[in-house]
Amino acid sequence: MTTIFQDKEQFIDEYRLVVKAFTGKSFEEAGATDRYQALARLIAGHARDIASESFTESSRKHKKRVYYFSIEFLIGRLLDNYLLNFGIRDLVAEALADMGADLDELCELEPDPALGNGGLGRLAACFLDSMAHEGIAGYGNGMRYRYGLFKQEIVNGRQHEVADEWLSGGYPWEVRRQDRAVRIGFGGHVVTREKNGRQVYSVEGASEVLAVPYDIPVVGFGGKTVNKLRVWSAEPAEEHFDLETFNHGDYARADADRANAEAISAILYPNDQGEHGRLLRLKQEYLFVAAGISSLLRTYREEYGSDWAHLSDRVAIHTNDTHPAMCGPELMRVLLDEEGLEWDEAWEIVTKTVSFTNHTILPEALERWPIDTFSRLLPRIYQIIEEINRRWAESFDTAAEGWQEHFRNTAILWDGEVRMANLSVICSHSINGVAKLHTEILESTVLRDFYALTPKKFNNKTNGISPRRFLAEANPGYASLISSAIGTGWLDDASELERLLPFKQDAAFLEKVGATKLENKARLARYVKRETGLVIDPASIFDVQVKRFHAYKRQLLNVFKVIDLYQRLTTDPNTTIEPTTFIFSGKAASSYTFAKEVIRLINSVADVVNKDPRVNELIKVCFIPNFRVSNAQLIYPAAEISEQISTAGKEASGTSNMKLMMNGALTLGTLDGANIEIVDLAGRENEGIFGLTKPEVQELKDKGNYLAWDLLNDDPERLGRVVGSLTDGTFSKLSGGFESIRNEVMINNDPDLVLLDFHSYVDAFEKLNHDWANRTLWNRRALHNTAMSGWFSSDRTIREYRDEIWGA
Ligand code: 26Y
Repeated sequence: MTTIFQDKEQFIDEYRLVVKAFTGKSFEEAGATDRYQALARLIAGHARDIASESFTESSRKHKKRVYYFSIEFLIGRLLDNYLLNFGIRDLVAEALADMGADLDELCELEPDPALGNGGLGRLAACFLDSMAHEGIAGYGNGMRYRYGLFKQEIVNGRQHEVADEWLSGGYPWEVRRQDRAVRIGFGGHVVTREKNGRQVYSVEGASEVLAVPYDIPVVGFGGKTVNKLRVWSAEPAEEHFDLETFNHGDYARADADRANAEAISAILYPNDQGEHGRLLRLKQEYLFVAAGISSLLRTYREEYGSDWAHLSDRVAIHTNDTHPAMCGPELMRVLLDEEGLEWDEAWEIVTKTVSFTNHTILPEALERWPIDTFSRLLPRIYQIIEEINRRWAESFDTAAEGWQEHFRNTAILWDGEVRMANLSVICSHSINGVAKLHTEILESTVLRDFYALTPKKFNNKTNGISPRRFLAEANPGYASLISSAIGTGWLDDASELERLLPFKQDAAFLEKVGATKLENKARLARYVKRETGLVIDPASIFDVQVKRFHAYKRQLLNVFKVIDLYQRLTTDPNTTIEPTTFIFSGKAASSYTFAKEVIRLINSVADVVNKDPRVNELIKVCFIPNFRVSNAQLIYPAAEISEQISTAGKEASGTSNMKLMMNGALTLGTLDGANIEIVDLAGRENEGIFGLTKPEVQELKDKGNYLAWDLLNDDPERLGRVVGSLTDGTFSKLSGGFESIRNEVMINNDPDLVLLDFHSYVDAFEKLNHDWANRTLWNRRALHNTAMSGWFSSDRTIREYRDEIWGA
């Protein structure tokens, strides 16, 4: 453990100085925000000192550097996390208490940067945490959006999107590196010249913007390694303020250049796996790729000169999904056009350096760009892609049977589009999925032609999560209970959580497990009361589904279950249930009408159920607005049932399933994504598994004889009544009925098989629900889940990437 303060006194002295220097006020005069800002700056400063030390240390050892390119990083708040990682959380909390301040209150003032949509962005952040923990020289490369993912407000049950101005109060963790800014060109045309008998290409007439990096320190647990996340902001390349136009009163036009450049990093696209083709998004993708490549090559050059042949010994470039797919072509461009390498040499370097993770199998999430848009914006990159594609076509043996089909499925350019997934695969030496089932699906369907050609390039890396953020920091009560039993080694090596297994027989310990859960539920109930006014009962079961809203994730199935229970409780006196609070949270893409209607349905059901005295003591429905990393850290620890109910074959991995498991929730889920591995590790008897499996879903599709109406006609009492309630006015008081949801299920024939899985789902829920009555047995299963969750530490995942992909 690296200690940055010897004792409280040293901390207090330094802190007072920073408050004074930063605010001009004494600590006593400074307000809470100033106190937070100064504290974050103090910690960030120490982190940077260690970073520069570990930088020289690692370059001396000639460590391989890993660059993780991701258009999203959902890093969450940093202060609490870094105090924990430096091992000074208690020291600082006590010192602040001595000074009459409260650490938790200061932590709450930190903005939660929403620079990502969901799972993919949070995974990138957990990977930064684990790379630093594992001592890997790992650097994040991403975008610094001025507005992160929108703030979600709920008005009359509806999601409203509000701009997220996370930078307005200043962000103390970042440092602007003007000296490392990079010029990025868009548009123009390719010019070919001959130089020493060789064709040389350049782009003329491009318009340039300046990509300016901001560095955020990444502190590894133990504080020994501090890496950094570099995020890029777009600015005008030249100060082109038109004074004459301004003096004529046209203020907006005078500053048009600035506005056009800044637009590139203005917003994060709020589309989680759908709808693309926007020019600005393509600019974002190229900007952070080209700037990142330029920056890493500059670092390499400083150490090794122009020894490009050995680039892949020193550098790994990992592309997080297809959004950074231009890494391959851009690196080609630099090596060919700027460094004068031959195609074959450059191509070998590129394909030894770049690797790729796929995160989704939804067809609508596979990125494609119209060729004319693409080639106009990035003419030289497009030309290189054409050449890669031409050589790819040439590599096929045209005497082999069926080669045309293989080529059609693997081509980068097809039907007027650039297919980014195929580009990523062709440029990479390694392609991985994010859970066992997902990788199998990639190999057997989405990427099967590639798999047939180069099976060795394919591998699985089941996702993971940071046990520091999602157990130690999010759930301090449970964490210290765990440490009291097995010591604190699990923070370093989460497989040690297995040492909790003997405590399953310890009744007193199990009672404490239950007691910490109850405290966490009370903490969440206070948050819910404050945010929504709703009172929820910590003595009820907390059944939790928190994630992006998507048809395949089937929040609709969950709310159908709630409606069914409500209807049975109000009509059938034999219905029994343990008191339950159904908790939902998550955002829907602004343009995703169906998902937004499901949010409105949940809130409308809540409005009816929560006001109905006949069921009030038994069920409550709670929608927590504005799901993000910071409130997720309050929600996971309070959960008892973890809803992971996607249609089998659709959820690549899921990561909230892991976070909830680690916090002692039991999984109510389908055999999809990493749920399968949860069951393998913790045993089916410790979860609630239901529903069609992936092969069963496949068979149904192949046969093509599923008819939603059949199920409805077979079960008018329950399914019929649930579907009927969507349009009969039961839930329409808040803001209208739900014809479009009813049509999706009945007229569009239930594409996500909600009706088909309904009964096995409700049965599995009721079984878990009744199991809860025996609290000792329940707590034993909860503890078992925590004990077996260590394998899902992102440290394990990162070690696999290091050993099997990066060779770092
Ligand atoms: C191209 C654009 C529309 C797009 C934007 C965001 C495409 C995909 C995404 C995000 C995908 C995503 O978050 N996927 C999730 O990745 C997690 C981490 O691997 C998985 O756990 C989760 O199952 C998967 O849905």
